[in-house]
Amino acid sequence: MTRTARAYTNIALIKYWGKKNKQLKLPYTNSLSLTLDRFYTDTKASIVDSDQDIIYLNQQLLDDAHSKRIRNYLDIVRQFYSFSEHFQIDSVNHVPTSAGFASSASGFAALAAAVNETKQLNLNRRELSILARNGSGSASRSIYGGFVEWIAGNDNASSFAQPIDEHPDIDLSILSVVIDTQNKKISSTVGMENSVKSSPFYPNWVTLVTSEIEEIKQAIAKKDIQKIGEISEHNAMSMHALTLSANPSFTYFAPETIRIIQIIQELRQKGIFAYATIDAGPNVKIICTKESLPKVQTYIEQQLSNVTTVVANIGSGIEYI
Ligand code: 2P0
Repeated sequence: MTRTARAYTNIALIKYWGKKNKQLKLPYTNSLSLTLDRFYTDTKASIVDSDQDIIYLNQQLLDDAHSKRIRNYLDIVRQFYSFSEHFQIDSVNHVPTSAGFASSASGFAALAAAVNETKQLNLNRRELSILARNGSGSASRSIYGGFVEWIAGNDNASSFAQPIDEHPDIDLSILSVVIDTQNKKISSTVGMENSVKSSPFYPNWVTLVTSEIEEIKQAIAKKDIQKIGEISEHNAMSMHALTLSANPSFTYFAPETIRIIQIIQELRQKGIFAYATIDAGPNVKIICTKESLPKVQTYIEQQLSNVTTVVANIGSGIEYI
């Protein structure tokens, strides 16, 4: 029986923002993430007698336009591992769109693992991470649980994620604050391309990430949660400075994003543990402790009426069910 692969999403504490090789999705810098427990994708790959892949997402058959990225990815997998069969892919996203998390990380990690299972490729986790990266950069990190570092590398074989601490005994939770916005999103692929091309600060970003990766790894080893929070927030704000300083300038922030950043600063002044991280969208993920989380959640919900909040804890790596 072919098993279903399950992969969880991850939140970058040190962000991946810029590719030195678009085709291979090789990043300019390492990045570092925390895998989360609540949001995951379940994917099963079945070999079909067809010359085209058939893709179901959440029980819906995808049309050609929506299947394209996955079919192109499966072409890469076939080429890598020299086989020709096509698949029916049944993928179910347990990443509620309302939770404000991207599903490409869990999606491509689960897809890589599902094909590995069905084709009995016997890939180890490093090879799986490389394969997932070819679908979406951040998917390389979702192979592992806990704290994970993606090593930038300089070719296909040397760019992969590796675990730092898969089951950290550390008091950190993530509160995702979802902002209802009509803003049209600039995809992260396009956003990072524009930042690399036109932000005068991009070379400084590369230098900054190199030092912040080392600092946060030391903080993780010491379980220094305050340092982890400070470095993560600073890294996220620095990434967003690249979008503002691009030419033409752009931003993922909505007015509420800035309001939440201010609220987090107010909370810290009151001695409540809260640090912000923000991805390629307006939603804010707040790094909390078990103790601070309910206070932060209540305060945010009191101050802003048009947001919803979702709580996540530290999650594990790829599973087969
Ligand atoms: C990250 N993001 O490290 C960064 C921070 C968004 C902001 O990785 O082009 O979907 O498919 O490799 O992985 C989102 O980008 O981009 C992302 P591609 P991906 O999590």
